[in-house]
Amino acid sequence: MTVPARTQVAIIGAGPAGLLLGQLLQLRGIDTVILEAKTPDYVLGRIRAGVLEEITVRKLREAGCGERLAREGLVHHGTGIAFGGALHRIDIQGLTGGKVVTVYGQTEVTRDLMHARESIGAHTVYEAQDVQLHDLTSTTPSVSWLKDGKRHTLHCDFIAGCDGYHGISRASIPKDSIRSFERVYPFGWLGVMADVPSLPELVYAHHERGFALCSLRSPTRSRYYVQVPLTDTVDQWSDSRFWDELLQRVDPLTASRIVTGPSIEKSIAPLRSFVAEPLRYNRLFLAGDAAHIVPPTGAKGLNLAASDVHYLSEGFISHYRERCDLALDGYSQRALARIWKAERFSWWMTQLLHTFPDQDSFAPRLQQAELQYLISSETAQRLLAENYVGLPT
Ligand code: RFL
Ligand code: PHB
Repeated sequence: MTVPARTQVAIIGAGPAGLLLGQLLQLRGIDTVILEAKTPDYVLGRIRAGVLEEITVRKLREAGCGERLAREGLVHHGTGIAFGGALHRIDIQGLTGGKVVTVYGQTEVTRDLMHARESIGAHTVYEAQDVQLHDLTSTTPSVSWLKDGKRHTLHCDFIAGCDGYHGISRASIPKDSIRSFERVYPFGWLGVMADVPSLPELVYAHHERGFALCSLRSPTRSRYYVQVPLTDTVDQWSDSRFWDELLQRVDPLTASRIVTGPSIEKSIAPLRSFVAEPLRYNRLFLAGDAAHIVPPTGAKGLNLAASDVHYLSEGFISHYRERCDLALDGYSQRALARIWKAERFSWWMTQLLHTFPDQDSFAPRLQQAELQYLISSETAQRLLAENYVGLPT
């Protein structure tokens, strides 16, 4: 398919943020072209998020991607918190007046969005190398990229930077026009995927050996994580070492339910909190991981990407359909208000459940007190549940 020389919104990045934005705009008659540095297989090969808030599910439905999600997504009404040898259940649905989360892998979200885009014949350029953003301060910006030994140029009205934390979009904003706020944690998560029967609900475990998480992708595919030092590498973790460590960190009941087996994927991800402000530089708008990172403990990254896209798509739609720029002008402020609340929750879950090296003897006692308070207070559980299902947009 030849790429046109002009589009309305050029989108950088075909992760969930870029694909969802593209779909919501195309379906409202707004033309988009997506430029992605990698191949579709590479994008689909990244194993990441698993828990979707209701707003994310709603947006995916709106994007025409609700069918398989309704069939295969697993609705979860509660989640486990394990510590001190016991498993405690947070009744997410009961504490939030009926809200739930849906377990459906990011890989599947991305696959559905890719198919939906393909089926409406919208343009996506994969393996677009050395993407550059031009004339961002003019009303006629453009993007260019290298492919098949040639530089191509696309003129547009706006650019949506949906190219993740390491992308070119945020890096193209002059340093004095953007501020960043960052917290780096002194550990990472080692994640393992295995085709073994999964637990019926997620379990977040705190243990003196470190955090662990039991998650899933389907009744027969499990996803588990353990906190590891940043210096660890995947080859130091044989399957048997991983299972042995996981079983020590969860409560005995959960341990007795876990089925072990050969891993089909294993990777280590560092944990970070990061926000860039504002989310706009003239004709360039940032959304998703390009604008912010949360540690995965609160399961908020993909969901925040979806809520950014919700606000940003509303902005573009009212610009093109109603000739009104109020929503576009308010995008950064509106999105940041929700982003910071998710940053706070993700930081809170992270500090509640992990072990921190080099801290004084006071901190673990506070952590124990907070965990005890959480399991003994319905009010404390409600706070967790309300944030976990996602705050209103
Ligand atoms: P992505 O997914 O990083 O996609 C960005 C895309 O942009 C492309 N790109 C470029 N394209 C062109 N030119 C360039 N110069 C480019 N530079 C980059 C990239 O190739 C890529 O395809 O960002 P997006 O779309 O904003 O989506 C964000 C989510 O991927 C992320 O927030 C979540 O995965 C975070 N996350 C979780 N979020 C949840 O909501 N629930 C969870 O349960 C959850 N678990 C997780 C997670 C992230 C994890 N890791 C590995 C960081 C668990 C883990 C372990
Ligand atoms: C996952 O299934 O990958 C997952 C679930 C919950 C989290 C983070 C990751 O908080």
